[in-house]
Formats: sequence, C-alpha cells, structure tokens
Amino acid sequence: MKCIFPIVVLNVMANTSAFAEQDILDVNYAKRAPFIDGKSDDVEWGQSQWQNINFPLIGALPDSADFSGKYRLLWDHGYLYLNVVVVDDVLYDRFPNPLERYWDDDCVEIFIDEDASGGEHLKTYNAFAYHVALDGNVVDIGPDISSDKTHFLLLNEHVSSRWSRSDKFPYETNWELKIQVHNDTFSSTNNPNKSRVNLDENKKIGFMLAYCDNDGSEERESFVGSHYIEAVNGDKNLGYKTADVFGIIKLVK
Ligand SMILES: [Ca+2]
Ligand SMILES: [Ca+2]
Ligand SMILES: [Ca+2]
Ligand SMILES: [Ca+2]
Repeated sequence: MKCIFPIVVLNVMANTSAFAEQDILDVNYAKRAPFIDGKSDDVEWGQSQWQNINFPLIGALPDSADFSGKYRLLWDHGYLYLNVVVVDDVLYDRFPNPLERYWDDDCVEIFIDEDASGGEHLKTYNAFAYHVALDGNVVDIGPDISSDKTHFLLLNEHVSSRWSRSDKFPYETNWELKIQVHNDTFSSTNNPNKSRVNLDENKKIGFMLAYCDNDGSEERESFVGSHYIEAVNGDKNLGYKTADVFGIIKLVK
C-alpha cells in the first residue's frame, strides 16, 4: 500500500479528530545536547524513558526479529533529540532517488505538529511527516506553489541523523536524530529560519513516530507506529495527511 491517496479521503478525515485523544508524554530537557553520531552513550539519554513502536499501521505486527523498535526523546531550545533503536533483519534502500517511493525503502518517519493543532497537513505545512531514509535524506509531501497539487520535497535541513548497527545479536540499528521544529508558516521559498521555532518549557507539540520496513519486497512489508490509530475505512495509514492521529508531547524541565 502506498502513501499517496486520493484527495477525496480528506473529507472523511474531517469527522475523525476525536480519536486522537492520547496521553501526553513529558519530554525532559537536555542540559547538554547529545552528540549525533549514531551511538547513544551520551549521559543525557539516561534521563529519557523508552517508548515502544508497536502499533501496526500497514500489515500485521512483524515478529521481533523482522522488526521491533523503541524510541526516546529529549529537547533543548534549539532542537528535539530522538534516539530510535530498531531490530530490522534486512536494511533495504532500493531507490537512490530520495524522492522516488521513499516509503518503500526502510525509513524512520517522524511526525511533528508544532502547535499541536491537529488537522490536515497534506497540502499545507500545518504539520510535517519527515521520512528519514537510511542515506539520511529527509522527505515530506507539501504544497506545490506552482499548482494546487502536492509534491515531494527534500527537507534535509530539518532533520540531521546518524545511525550505526551493532555487531552483536540482535544487531540493533541505533539512530540518533536532531530535529528542528518549524511552524505552519514554513514555505519552500521562504528563508528557512523564518518558520523555525525556539523551544521552551511547557510547550506542547504533536508527535508520532513510525518505521517503514521493507526487506526486499516490491512494496514496504510493514509500517509500525508509536501510537494507536483507529482505522478509517480500514485504513490506519493516516499520519502523513492528518495530525489528528498524532500523540502529544510536553517539554518539561
Ligand atoms: Ca551520541
Ligand atoms: Ca525487517
Ligand atoms: Ca499545526
Ligand atoms: Ca528492512
């Protein structure tokens, strides 16, 4: 199943905001920024609780050797910091073009709604769904200002990442990521710093995480998320078009 859906589906979404009620996750402040090198031995990570990535959004929940994952978060005034540890038996990056079917290559998908507004974001920057590929490229769908359609947009400046893979069973892949938070005034033609938000204590942000796992099939084999999503017409793959299904994080000190 691909990420791209007919726009008509958005009409269905208008009535579904109530199912987004999720617990608020407190995220601790990092006095020193973790060094983004794919090794999470930074002392700061110790003050962050692991969260599971275990809700199947496409396909059944894979067995733990095929995919299993967890994540933890920190923040400072400049960035959200994300550590994702996954077991994935085959790391797969078929498409060298970062804008070609990036959801069918292994990737970490980070969902950010700066003001926790919820709502549609496929044709706006009300929220972002950053697909972070194994090669570090970052892609979301956004409005194409030359038409009223959408296009795939490379947003590498928004998310920096490094990963490393353990040489010991179960050969975990350890991702460290540093995320700029941008508000809904973002435009691909604006100064990129104009929409960037300085983070402060007590700020609430819409947040969700997922992993696209493909081990060599024509299309991704599973898509597993951090939050429960109620299916709409049998479809749980909703986060790339509406922020209503995201959870909420709160920045605390
Ligand atoms: Ca590190
Ligand atoms: Ca796998
Ligand atoms: Ca928003
Ligand atoms: Ca894989």
